[in-house]
Amino acid sequence: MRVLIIGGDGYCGWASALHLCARGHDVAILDSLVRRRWDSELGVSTLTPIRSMAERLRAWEHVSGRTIKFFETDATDYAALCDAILTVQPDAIVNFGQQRSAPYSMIDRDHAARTMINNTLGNLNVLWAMREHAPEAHLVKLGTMGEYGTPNIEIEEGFITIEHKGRRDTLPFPKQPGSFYHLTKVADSDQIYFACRVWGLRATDLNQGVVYGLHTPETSLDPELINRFDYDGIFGTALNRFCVQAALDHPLTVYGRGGQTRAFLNITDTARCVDLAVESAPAPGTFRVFNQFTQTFSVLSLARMVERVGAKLGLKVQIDHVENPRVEREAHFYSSLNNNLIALGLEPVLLTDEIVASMIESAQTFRSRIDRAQIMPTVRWKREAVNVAVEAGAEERAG
Ligand code: NAD
Ligand code: USQ
Repeated sequence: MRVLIIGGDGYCGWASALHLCARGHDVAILDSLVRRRWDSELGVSTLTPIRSMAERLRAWEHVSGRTIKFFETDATDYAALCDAILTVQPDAIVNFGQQRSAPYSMIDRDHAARTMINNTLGNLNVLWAMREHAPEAHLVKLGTMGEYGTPNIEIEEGFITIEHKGRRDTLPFPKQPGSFYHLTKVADSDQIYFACRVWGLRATDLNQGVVYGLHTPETSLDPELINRFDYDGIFGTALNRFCVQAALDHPLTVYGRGGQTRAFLNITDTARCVDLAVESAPAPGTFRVFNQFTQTFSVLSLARMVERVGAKLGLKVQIDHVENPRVEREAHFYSSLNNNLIALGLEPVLLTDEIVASMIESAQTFRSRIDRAQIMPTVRWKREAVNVAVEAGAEERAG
């Protein structure tokens, strides 16, 4: 199949692009490279020395003998997006290309607005471009488990059948997102469902949990193919951050009580789930939702796992309950279905001590690249707290 991957320079997109290409699909990447610019604006950097897109693609061609075409294009630029779609004539469009950090979207009005415009307009453009130029293509869109929040009932896959005043219907599952970023994903889902109902597009919304891990079979083939691995307080995610903190002898930053439970999956499974979705296109007019995760953990239980594995590696890992910068429940019921991807054949890579050990060891390998000042969270959800470090950092960089 011809597959256009929007956001293919990012953490999930790069791993997925290589995996789909290795599976024999004809892959093209569209990315504005804006994430690299956001990193430098914020003064943060991936743990790993990722190469430029040109170097990455050359290395991939060298090891696989396969070419991936690249469009340095922003999905919010409608004309350029349409040009790329007309050139590629995709059977499937996978959209990873969004601002994906909850803390980034909560820095201030400007960052909330950037997130809203980038994500909502980008998603809208993809839908209109498909309507105009690729109405038969299958949209695979990355959503998030955080759209659902933490309801006190089991989370279904997108829809719930309810009875109300003696009548019964199957309706979108209620959404309670926890940041402006997560809110954009809810808006995307609504737009996509609408486009499927009204224009007959076909789409799969992948409500993905928190991703962890560095290497995939394809990114391990050559050092030049190495993926990004964020550990900073804005883009870094829980388990990845804890492994870097353990390697650095920094106390693990559990926010509040740590009873926050989330859905997780390995980066290798991200690529496999996307592949399963791409290779099983639904009928025109269908909007389907897959909950894309393999396991659930509380933040504290992950920290304890890193503490235990760290001890085996001879590290003295401490757990610190730092004041929670977010507004979220710290002790709650959490249960969610993930049957759809399992039914398509996903055999999950489950989290083991060996995987945690290899993540800590990767962090040790690149220890000299770690900026300790980027570890603590700086963005607070509540109004009274000022984003001191972010503002001070921006002033310093502006000279
Ligand atoms: P990332 O920041 O590493 O990658 C996103 C990529 O999209 C970047 O290369 C960026 O330059 C590009 N991009 C952003 N806006 C763009 C635009 N308007 N036009 C073109 N390119 C654009 O993020 P990621 O971790 O790879 O996440 C990818 C997707 O998966 C996101 O939509 C995110 O919401 C979703 N997701 C990620 C996780 C996770 O734990 N990383 C979990 C659940 C869902
Ligand atoms: N947390 C800590 N300590 C840390 C970092 C995070 O306790 O050092 C806690 C947070 O408070 C939160 C949980 O861990 O309760 C998850 O936070 P996270 O930063 O790992 O993930 P999140 O902000 O939810 O966002 C990430 C990705 C996002 C994706 C989402 C999937 O950045 O793109 O949508 O995971 S989900 O959580 O299912 O919505």
